[in-house]
Amino acid sequence: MTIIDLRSDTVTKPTPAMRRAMAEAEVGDDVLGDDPTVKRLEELAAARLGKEAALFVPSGTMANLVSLLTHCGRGDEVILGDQAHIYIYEAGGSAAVGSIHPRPLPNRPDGSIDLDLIEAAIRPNDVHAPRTRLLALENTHNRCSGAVLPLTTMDAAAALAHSRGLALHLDGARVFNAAVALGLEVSTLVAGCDSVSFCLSKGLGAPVGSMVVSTRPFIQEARRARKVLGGAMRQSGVIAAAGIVALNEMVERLADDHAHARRLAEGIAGLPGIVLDPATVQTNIVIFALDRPDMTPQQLAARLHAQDVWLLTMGGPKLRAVTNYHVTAQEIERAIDAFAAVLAP
Ligand code: TLP
Repeated sequence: MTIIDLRSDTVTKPTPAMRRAMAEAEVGDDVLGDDPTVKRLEELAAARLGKEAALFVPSGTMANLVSLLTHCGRGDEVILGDQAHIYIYEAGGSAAVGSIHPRPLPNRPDGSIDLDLIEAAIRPNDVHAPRTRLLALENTHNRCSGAVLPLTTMDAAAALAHSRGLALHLDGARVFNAAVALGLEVSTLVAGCDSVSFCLSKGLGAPVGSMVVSTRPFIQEARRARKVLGGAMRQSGVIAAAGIVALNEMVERLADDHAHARRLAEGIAGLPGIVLDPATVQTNIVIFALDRPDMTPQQLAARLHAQDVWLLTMGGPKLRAVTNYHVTAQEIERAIDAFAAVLAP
């Protein structure tokens, strides 16, 4: 039986169309500005997000770090959610590399941050205080069950940030999932953002790569930051070619992943020990808790693994399953059956 890999959407392998595009890609030295395929990808990404320019980088982590380094100097402060990927899963890179001071505020379960808390956290112009430069949001929100921040939330946060002289960065690793879930053009959703990072290598299926998207001057500076981090690549058209296919062919189908995630959530929510409200599942991420005296989350994951259903534990009682284009509707039913078998009292 095939393995049903729900550990992440990062596990997706390139489609046949991507493999062909990669094999045939026209390439050159991108550090010298010679790679036509990277340039095409950067133009396409900028156009899709309605911004002036874009930069191809090796990972989502580097996309966020390049963005923060470009917005903030040493000792400047970024306001962000306490559940943000940038805050929790990026090895403290903005502090380690950029001496950027993080100011975490509580994320609500829907991934948003209370605007009044943001307003109150903005520092006064005072020699004692760090300079608040940046607000960073995440959409969809990974640790908040893939929650979508709607347009009104995005726009209200942008208005507040801009009225107080801050820039707004979006960790949009899965921003196409958000746009598809909302039925909006991604460019509309990110219109208020000064910079956006997004990943080609998650639900969109490309093997490697993320983008930073912003104004031309910002991207020029971001290019320097990428160089500092060692992220400037040479004949990277080979991987950019897959990114072009990802943007052209893999966006609309994200709706299937969302439907599969919702079905999975509905299928397991009633099982003994599973704590999950399926209504919280808006995109391709299903986060649930296990409440069983006779089984730890690690044991549940191991027993499912033995049934060829792979997922990740998240610390504490929580586990995460992420749907992606390799996982079919039939496999979701098989996964639900495996949960039922493993959790049978
Ligand atoms: N997230 C990964 C893990 O790091 C948790 C995953 O499997 O979900 N922003 C967000 C919101 C992300 O979820 C991720 C990856 C990144 C940035 C970083 O992307 P990469 O892994 O390309 O550095």
